[in-house]
Amino acid sequence: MTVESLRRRAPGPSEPPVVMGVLNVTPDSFSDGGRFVDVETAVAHATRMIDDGAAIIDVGAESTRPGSRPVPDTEQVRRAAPVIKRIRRRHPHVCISIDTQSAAVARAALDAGADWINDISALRADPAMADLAATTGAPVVLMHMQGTPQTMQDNPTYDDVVGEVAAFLARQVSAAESAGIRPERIVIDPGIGFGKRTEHNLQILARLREIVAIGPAVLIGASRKSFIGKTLGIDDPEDRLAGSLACAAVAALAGARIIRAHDVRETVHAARICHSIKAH
Ligand code: 7PJ
Repeated sequence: MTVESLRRRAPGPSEPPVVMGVLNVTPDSFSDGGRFVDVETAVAHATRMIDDGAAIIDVGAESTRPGSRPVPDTEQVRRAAPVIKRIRRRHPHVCISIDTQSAAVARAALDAGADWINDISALRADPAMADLAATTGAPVVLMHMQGTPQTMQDNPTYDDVVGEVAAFLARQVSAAESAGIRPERIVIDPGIGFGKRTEHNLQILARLREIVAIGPAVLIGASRKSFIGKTLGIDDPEDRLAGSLACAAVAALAGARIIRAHDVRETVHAARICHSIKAH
């Protein structure tokens, strides 16, 4: 599919998976350590990821690591809007998503040139978000999270994590469609690491086909996350590349259509190999 059509709809089932590059514009994000708060540095990092094959740049101005606090809307816009404007000017065709739970921030980001709304609350945090997506035609990512970033890792509990996540996502897809969001503009995401223990994250990846079977395009963001560190005994997030690529490959083979990643070049290669294998 062309980059241009990705700006208005999710990738379809027979298309190769696309990579969403992570661009944090926060001073406290765990894996980038706040290196990308400066606008020029952030745009240079986005450019590098685009050169490496990222189809989508995901701009996040609010850290959602466990225990982190909400960032006021005005501060999120102050961090994200100038970066989005410059990426848009330099890369007119790239798809840009805004990682926010706030409709006001999403609106400002869309005005600055963003295309997609990546809402980790799946339209629950802000009652104005569904209508914003419906009226603007912006594709929207609906992610599962148990609790909120402040409390989600305190004691995550499930009887059947895959069943519960799938039921939640199916419900939010219905709500999004009822609000007027077109099906081809809906992306679902089981929310790796959001209110989940290591065993929950592993089960979701092991049974990802059950999430894919819901229907909409599936996004997986496992890159550098702590369950990889716990499984491998590796504390440094930057040292989790091979583990992250294994997760990307498993997700791509199970039918995920968008892989959210820090290490774009390597993830694009892994996704392409998986797509080639599936074609045989
Ligand atoms: C995700 C995200 C994810 C979606 C983050 C990190 C934490 N958005 N934002 N899915 N993760 N849709 O990158 O480690 O998994 S922030």
